[in-house]
Amino acid sequence: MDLYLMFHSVLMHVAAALVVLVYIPLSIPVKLFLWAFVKPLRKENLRGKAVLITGASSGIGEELAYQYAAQGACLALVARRKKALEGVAAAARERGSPDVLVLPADVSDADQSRRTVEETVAHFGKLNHLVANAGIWSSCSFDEVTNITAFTKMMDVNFWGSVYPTYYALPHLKASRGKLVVSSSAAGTVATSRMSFYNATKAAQLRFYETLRAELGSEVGVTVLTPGYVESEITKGKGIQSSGNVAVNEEARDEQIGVFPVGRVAELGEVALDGIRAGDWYVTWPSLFRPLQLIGCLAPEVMHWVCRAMYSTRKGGQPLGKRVMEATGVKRLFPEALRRNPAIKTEDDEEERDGKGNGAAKDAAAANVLQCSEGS
Ligand SMILES: NC(=O)c1ccc[n+]([C@@H]2O[C@H](COP(=O)([O-])OP(=O)(O)OC[C@H]3O[C@@H](n4cnc5c(N)ncnc54)[C@H](OP(=O)(O)O)[C@@H]3O)[C@@H](O)[C@H]2O)c1
Ligand SMILES: *[C@@H]1O[C@H](CO)[C@@H](O)[C@H](O)[C@H]1NC(C)=O
Ligand SMILES: CC(=O)N[C@H]1CO[C@H](CO)[C@@H](O)[C@@H]1O
Repeated sequence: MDLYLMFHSVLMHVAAALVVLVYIPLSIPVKLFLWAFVKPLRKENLRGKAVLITGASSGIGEELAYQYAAQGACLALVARRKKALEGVAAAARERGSPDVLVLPADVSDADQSRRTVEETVAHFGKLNHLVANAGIWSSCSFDEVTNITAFTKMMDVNFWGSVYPTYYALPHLKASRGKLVVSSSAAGTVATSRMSFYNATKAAQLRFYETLRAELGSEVGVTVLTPGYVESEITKGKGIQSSGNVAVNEEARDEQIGVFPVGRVAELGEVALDGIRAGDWYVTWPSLFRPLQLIGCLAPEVMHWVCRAMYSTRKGGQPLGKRVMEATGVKRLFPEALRRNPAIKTEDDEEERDGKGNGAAKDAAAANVLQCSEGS
């Protein structure tokens, strides 16, 4: 038995060596050829296709809605904030979408997810793409957390909130030989301090969809988006705080982002849609996050040291990343919207108009951000 195990162990190590020494050198020219000559011809035509996007009320989901709209796709837009969705729907129609459906729902609820898929298929008679993008963020060290049970919400939204709509959409995607798109994150592939929960939910998502890709073969394409920092309500600082409450915390945002640049969401949208139409497996943008993954894979200890250096507050005071940010003024290079307009979309006006003022919509908006600790 030991010999049998050893035999397989040797075999696997030889296979790994062959991948590095033979497969990589041979496949690179082939990939370059495909990228230069085949990929540009293989772009999917989206005119009249039915596309369901979750988390479409702001940020990356909103931008993807506009990109799909410009290609003439029909849209079903899902998120909890109805008013914000209606605003996005109107703008999407203006940009060329022939038909836009607004479906307010909480994707962490299986029944609500099922209903969004059913209503989309009932309306358009088909479903060609599902973009599972809804997500919430949190930036705090684990030992600052004061209400641990509040963080199950992150898995409910980021992981289950992608899996539920995927489950109900899959038969329709198989019928249309469609595509699945999921917003994971560069944080799902490299260790980043202060984002233990977020990192875990994004890694779970990433592994889940990679497995699904292998199970589905060519029946349904799977594109995983692994963006780095991109302008959105998340990078405005909205997230679950250590107390378990959702709030906007620019301080924590600055400590997290430090010297890293934040990409413009419109650019990510363009790059992402290009990759989706070409059937790419991964889209990582801004591109500076691509080598990060390689470093994390080949030299995890280097990532570890950099994280310690950037984020450790052990010697008291602010993390190095934030201090460098402030000393050099790199924050001036953030996209305009992040510097000038910290406001996130709320449903306040609607409540006033309805005279309800029950705060449910506000809670929903606030529930996007879990804060690390009380009073922050
Ligand atoms: N921005 C970045 O730097 C970055 C980087 C890597 C990955 N990502 C990922 O990209 C995705 C989009 O995030 P974003 O950056 O665009 O942030 P965002 O502006 O906060 O957008 C998040 C979207 O998700 C929706 N959402 C949250 N919880 C929901 C729920 N329970 N049910 C339905 N919809 C829900 C929000 O709408 P409602 O509040 O109206 O429900 C909103 O439309 C997320 O999965 C995020 O993890 C972002
Ligand atoms: C902790 O968070 C959970 C889930 O959000 C909530 O039900 C509970 O009341 C919170 N506990 C405290 C002490 O705030
Ligand atoms: C800090 C942390 O937990 N990082 C992890 C993020 O997820 C990847 C898996 O994709 C792990 O390798 C990292 O260690």
